[in-house]
Amino acid sequence: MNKFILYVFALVFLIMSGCSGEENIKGKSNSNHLTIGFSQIGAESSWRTAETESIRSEAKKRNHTLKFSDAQQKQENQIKALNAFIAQNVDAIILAPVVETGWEPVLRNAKKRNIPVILVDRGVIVADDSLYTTLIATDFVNEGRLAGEWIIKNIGTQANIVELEGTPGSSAAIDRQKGFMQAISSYPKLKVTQSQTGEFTRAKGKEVMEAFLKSSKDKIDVVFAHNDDMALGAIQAIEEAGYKPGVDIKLVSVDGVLGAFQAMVAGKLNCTVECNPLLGDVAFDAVERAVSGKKVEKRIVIEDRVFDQSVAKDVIESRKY
Ligand code: GZL
Repeated sequence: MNKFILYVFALVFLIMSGCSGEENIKGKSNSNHLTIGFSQIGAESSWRTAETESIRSEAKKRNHTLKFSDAQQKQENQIKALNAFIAQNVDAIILAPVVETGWEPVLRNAKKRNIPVILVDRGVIVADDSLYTTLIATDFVNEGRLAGEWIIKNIGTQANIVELEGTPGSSAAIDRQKGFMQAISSYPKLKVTQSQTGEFTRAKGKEVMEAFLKSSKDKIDVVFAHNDDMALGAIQAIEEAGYKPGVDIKLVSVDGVLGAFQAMVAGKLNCTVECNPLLGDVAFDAVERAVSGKKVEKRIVIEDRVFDQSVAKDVIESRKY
């Protein structure tokens, strides 16, 4: 008799708390007013700031609560933030992983608590890809390839190139370099003579470019920068060394931020490959689907486009970041 009463109480409780047969992995019956933890890498570039703004404003627009953490580009801070979000039992996590490796333990912790993890803008390497719901990002290998192809088409197949790399171990830096080398590998006279990380920041990009200019035995013809902020820093270094950026030394970079378009209009940057940071709407579509137990594609690719000085003036007014 007691068991029966207990069963009736349990059933009444479930119905009162809104759980229905439709309940999903988090036991939520809908995807309204969610609480989401967002672990952002930092604020190292204007691209990053645009991405943060896109995610913050989309959370507000959809009336979700966003717990935001800025990791100052340190993985240990991201892992701490994720564990805190899990302890607070958030409905979902959005993660922009600073580097590719070292995520399995914390992602297993999230999975144990049925908290979906949506990766934005950079990928992770894990043995079991069920540890995250989806990766929403551009194709970095393609971006590097497009940069190399622009050089071949517009500068030629003979040039000394110096490379400003992004954050070591990040999928953005690894894959942009991979794509770039794939594009130029058939042309032995297209040579990368020096390559060093500028950490995706303008200040470090300037510093490394100054060192390249001082130490380079060979003439530098082209700079390939993994992001616009480092290219803008390199432009400053080139000018301070008495050369004309965009003319004496040409520059090709990635991101497509407003500063890059301004530099192209001024003739100081030659080309930028767009890497769209406005991921807020796609990210929250994925969050809401995941929390409702609906299927989400494992990989959502954001398209890239190439812009150079020939179009910069016409499109600069329409740029959204
Ligand atoms: C790309 C992103 C990179 C940008 C940089 O998705 O991870 O990090 O290219 C940013 O500007 O710092």
